[in-house]
Amino acid sequence: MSKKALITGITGQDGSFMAELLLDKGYDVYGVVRRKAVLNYGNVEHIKDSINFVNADMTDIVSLIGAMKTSKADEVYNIAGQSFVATSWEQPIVTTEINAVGVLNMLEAVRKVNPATRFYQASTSEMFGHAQEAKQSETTPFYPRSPYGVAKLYGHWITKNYRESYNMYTCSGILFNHESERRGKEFVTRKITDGVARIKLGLLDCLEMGNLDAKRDWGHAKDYVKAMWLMMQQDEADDYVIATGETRTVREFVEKAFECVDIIIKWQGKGLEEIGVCKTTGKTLVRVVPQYFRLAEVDILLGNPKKAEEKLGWKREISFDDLVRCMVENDLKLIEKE
Ligand code: NAP
Ligand code: F7E
Repeated sequence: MSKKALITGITGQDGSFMAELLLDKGYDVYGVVRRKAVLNYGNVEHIKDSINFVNADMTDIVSLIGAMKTSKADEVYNIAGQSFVATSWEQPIVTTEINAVGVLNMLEAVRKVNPATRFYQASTSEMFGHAQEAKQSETTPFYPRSPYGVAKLYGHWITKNYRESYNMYTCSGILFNHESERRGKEFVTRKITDGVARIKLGLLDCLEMGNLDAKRDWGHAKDYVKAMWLMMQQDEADDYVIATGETRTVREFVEKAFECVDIIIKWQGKGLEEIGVCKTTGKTLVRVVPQYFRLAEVDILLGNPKKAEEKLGWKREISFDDLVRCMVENDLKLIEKE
């Protein structure tokens, strides 16, 4: 008989890649969707006929118990979240309800309906925040810098606590930034690749950016969902850092994205005065504006994926250059279609 998996957050970036991976492996896939005024399957539109959708919300334990009973899941991938850090200052309560209490709701639904169900929690490198070690691993102390990071830290610890209290198979993936052509356009990578494509096609004059000095460890989401699945197939549940082990500035991402459309950027000025100009035409293509700066910034993240590589046999396959190129090429195609 096929294994059954329940994915929360199935309409998002990671949920959609997870659904594809599990369908490929022969699972019966159930996906939690929220009720919307206009029905919309987000990133799983193309595979919606292969998925069993269940109406539920992370903030409503009654609906999550219902999702567990309907799906009879062997594995729960708890990927749902209010995932945009900047929004967590504007909507701290809802971020906490979804990213902290929502995890407890899902764990309790699993425990009530079938405690033998395996549970994956989408933890994050944002829990390291003001990083206490140059390379962050499973033993690095946490120091979140946003309501998002603080809420996720609760989700992380309550997942560990259910493992220790009830002897349940609950694990967390501490995932560093991962991107793809399905990334929301508010995140810096997709904002850049969409903006670069629009500039190339003459539809935008200039990209307005926040902190160009922030450094992130960026991988491809397709590689990262493989790690989530591997974590759920072990003899014992544990937590793992998933990262590339490389870090780059936002400025470098901008340069690389422009290179993909044969534009070389030269930087002039400093801080809020900094601009990026086209080396050939001298036209300003990037400007720094205060509104995209964070109230408290995470300056640098760099993960150490050694444990996942050694214990799970996981390895990142898609390089940084290929990630940027596939996102730019996809945005060029999408905008040309528009
Ligand atoms: P995403 O594209 O923003 O997807 C978020 C998903 O969560 C969407 O399907 C959304 O549904 C769902 N959701 C939000 N609130 C919900 C609620 N109250 N009830 C039910 N579903 C809800 O995010 P992502 O990039 O795929 O990230 C997946 C998870 O990993 C998130 O928890 C995120 O915080 C975490 N994470 C992401 C990264 C990264 O770099 N991508 C790194 C570490 C951790 P709608 O379609 O209805 O909005
Ligand atoms: O910002 C800087 C910004 O919004 C990255 C989520 O998936 O990864 C993601 O969180 C950096 C920050 O992602 C702009 O200040 C500069 O330093 O793409 P982001 P994030 O905050 O790192 C973690 C691991 C998660 O768990 C989250 O769910 O880029 N930055 N200029 C900008 N950021 C944005 N969004 N827009 C700008 O214009």
